[in-house]
Amino acid sequence: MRQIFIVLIISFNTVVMAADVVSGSGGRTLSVRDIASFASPWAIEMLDAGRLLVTEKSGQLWTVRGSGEKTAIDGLPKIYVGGQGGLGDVVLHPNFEANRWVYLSFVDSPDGGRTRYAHVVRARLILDDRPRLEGLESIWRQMPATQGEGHFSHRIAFGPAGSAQAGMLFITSGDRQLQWPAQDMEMAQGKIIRLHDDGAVPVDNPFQDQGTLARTFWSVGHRNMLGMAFDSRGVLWAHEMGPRHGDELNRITAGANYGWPEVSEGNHYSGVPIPPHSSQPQFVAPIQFWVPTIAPSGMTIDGDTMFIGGLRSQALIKLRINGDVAQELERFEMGRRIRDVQFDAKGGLWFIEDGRSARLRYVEAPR
Ligand SMILES: [Ca+2]
Repeated sequence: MRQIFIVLIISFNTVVMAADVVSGSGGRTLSVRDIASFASPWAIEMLDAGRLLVTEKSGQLWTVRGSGEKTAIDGLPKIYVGGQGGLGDVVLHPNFEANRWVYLSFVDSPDGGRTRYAHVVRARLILDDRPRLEGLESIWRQMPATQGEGHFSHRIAFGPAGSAQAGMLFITSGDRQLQWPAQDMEMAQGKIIRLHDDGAVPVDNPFQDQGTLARTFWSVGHRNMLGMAFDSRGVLWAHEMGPRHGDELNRITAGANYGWPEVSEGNHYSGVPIPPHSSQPQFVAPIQFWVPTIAPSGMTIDGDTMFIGGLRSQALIKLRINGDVAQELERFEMGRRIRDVQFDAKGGLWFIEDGRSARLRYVEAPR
């Protein structure tokens, strides 16, 4: 009897230590491990081989190790928290090892909370016995400030080394749920922004003769872009939430107009139809769109493999990039809203859930 009891304990421990195995729609499996838990996280970023940075909307920035050990970082700016707004993305400067710069996006208010805008800053990340940000500098503000607490977007990406966009800073600027600013060249909302790493406006941006703000625009006609990443060839990809369905994956090119709110593959929440992209060829159609919605958040690319997180779809969505197109290959139902995804240098996939009790999770080799 005693022998049987010991065997049962060993089996139980084995089960507890094992990773969750999740089967995809195409028959592949992911072996998923839990790393740590966070309160309403928004973004993850690889810091080095052993650590990640994690933001929480409430204004907390953390480092976390693969063992799950978390360390809080001090010295963050004053952040407006409410609705979809709060602390957002965190990205390392391409030359971080030398300059220690991290870039953060968050929601700011110029008037005690009446109006709001997305704000991108950079600061030096000091990781000694008192981890902190130092030397905060403002890089970009989403002007003009507007009311409402949604669709800030504010994802950040740097052009990869060796590409035509090496070292250039790209920021997604959402439509703030106002729709029409996406086609207004005197408003930064509904655009992808391109700047030098210090916030200076590049003279080779595409809209040079349409006003001061337009000189910061790389592309226009966007809605709410919660994921953006470069592939290894230097092609920029971004997804955006559709209105009622019609989420889009777009290949982003200089000076292009992606059509929001004039065209969409989805309809307004009221049910009022919106003409499709094919009805107005001056607008660039998405490479892929989703009806019904997946509600995409976060994007990461390794080689020709792209992963997107799904909020409403509660899934990891795997795509294959093939030249100028990309297609969904497989979907992994995770049972929780996924907020952000990030490949590490070894091809491991980190992802983080959405909500008050959200897990940071890891897949060793998602192939
Ligand atoms: Ca579009």
